[in-house]
Amino acid sequence: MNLAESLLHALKDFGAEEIFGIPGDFALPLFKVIEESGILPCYTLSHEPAVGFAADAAARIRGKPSVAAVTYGAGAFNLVNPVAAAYAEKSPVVVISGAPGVAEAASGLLIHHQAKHLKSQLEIYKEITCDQCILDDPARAPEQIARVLNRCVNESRPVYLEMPRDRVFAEAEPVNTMRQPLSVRSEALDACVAEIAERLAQSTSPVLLVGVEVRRFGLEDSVARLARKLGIPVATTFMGRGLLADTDVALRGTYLGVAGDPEVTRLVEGSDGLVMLGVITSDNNFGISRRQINLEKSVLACDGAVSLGYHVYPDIPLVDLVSALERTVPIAKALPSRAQTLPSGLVADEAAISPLDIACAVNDLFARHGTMPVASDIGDCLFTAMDFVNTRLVAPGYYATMGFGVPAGFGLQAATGERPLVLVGDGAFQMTGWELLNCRRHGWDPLVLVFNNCSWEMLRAFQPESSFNDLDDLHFADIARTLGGDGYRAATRRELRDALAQAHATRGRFQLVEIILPRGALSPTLDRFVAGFKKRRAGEQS
Ligand code: S1T
Ligand code: MG
Repeated sequence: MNLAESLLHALKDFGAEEIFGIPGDFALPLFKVIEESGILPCYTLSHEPAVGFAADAAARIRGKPSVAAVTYGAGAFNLVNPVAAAYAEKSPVVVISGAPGVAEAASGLLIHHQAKHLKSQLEIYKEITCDQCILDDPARAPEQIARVLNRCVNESRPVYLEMPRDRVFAEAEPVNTMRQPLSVRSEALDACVAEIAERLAQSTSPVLLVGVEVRRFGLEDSVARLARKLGIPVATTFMGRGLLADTDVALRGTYLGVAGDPEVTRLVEGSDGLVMLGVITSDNNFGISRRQINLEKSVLACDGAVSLGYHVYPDIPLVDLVSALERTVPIAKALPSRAQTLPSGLVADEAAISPLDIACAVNDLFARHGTMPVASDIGDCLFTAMDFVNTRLVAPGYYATMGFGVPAGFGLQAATGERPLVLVGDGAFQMTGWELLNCRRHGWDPLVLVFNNCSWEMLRAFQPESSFNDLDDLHFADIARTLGGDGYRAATRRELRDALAQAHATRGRFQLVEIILPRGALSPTLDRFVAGFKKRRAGEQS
């Protein structure tokens, strides 16, 4: 087989099921093999940021790698922001970049798409991927591919492979795709688990807080079993919203400090035995209330290590920790279930729509027809989603890049085969909404809710005096038709209910519901988030 085929088979063995990409002259031979071999389906899009976001979402929802294939320079540099997001939020995206042939690189001429040096691209990607290699030697390539893909799945982070265009058809051996999991010392694991069990036994108000690594490492079912055995309250972080949605664990809700449900905040901050599994300790997850969490009495398992109070057990992969805990902890008596109460029952009248009405309308829709996987952009749409019933959700809750929502919906539909619900603000839609034109070619039919407040509203909330936050009223519903879908513009609650019902009932092409929101109307969660942020900033300045 040739080198590209060897790589594609390896990707498939490591769990990749699709490629998103945009070719270029340095990547044409690679894309030829991708297309003609049929080893993995390839979905081409319009602009590289969308390629990265779609692959990221597919990787997140499956907890397995997905692939972003691009050309050298202009293509790969365009992919930097989504890959940085995937790095920050631990999504196993495999970047494959075409590159100048080994022979042409030696010509002494500057090569088109070159920035500073021919290796500049590799150097930049070293900062945002956990392993990299240039596949310029077909004899060594299979071993390099195996190393890089093992790192990708073991760390659940993006990796970078560069393929010179004159090496694509070189003969190569198949990659040894036997997994090489991280090794763990059983004495260290036993000691760590015993210490956690001891802490839980002494705690009078233990709480389990789950974060995104639980999905990244495919541990939702084991964590659900562990939660049942422990019989203690369970909440997710902001980033972890949507976790355990397919299990029978009665989640208390999502912890968001002063921005969140006050009962969940009291529970988490009042705990004298908080166990955090797979939690990224970012400011969005904790910033607003950080000082109030009792970190000395907490257990934090993340990034392959476990911290307890003042000491750290290095080299304890989450997978091993969760299964050892599951084996060790005694069965407690079940908690009376106290699940979150959520808004529903939209009053379908002529009143203007508020973000909370959107949550009501979506919950009503899900109650009637079943839930959908959700992809959300950053903006008030993500804070609004905190009032949705718990369903699988992908969103850049920590890295907070705009432009994620629409292409992430493609990733969800390609990876799961299910129709996704996409949430996106008007500002973010201006960045990647155009990509909806690709739905027709690839047979996708996402249901897209555009939160149109003619505004960069999140920014206005922090700095109301700036008029640059005003955006034009673009009538996104009209644009939908040109792009191959149907559009609905809803300005009243009745129109919202009707548009959602009709859009949900229409399959086979994307449906865009443009929801008109008055400027200044915030979801309850964003309102509390901004108030908490301002209070803290005032405290820091005084
Ligand atoms: N550029 C990119 C790629 N990502 C960002 N997060 C930003 C800029 C900064 C930024 C925000 S929130 C926001 C911007 C410009 C406004 C979002 O507007 P819209 O999508 O209409 O949503 P809403 O009106 O609900 O706020 C952040 C988080 O820093
Ligand atoms: Mg907006």
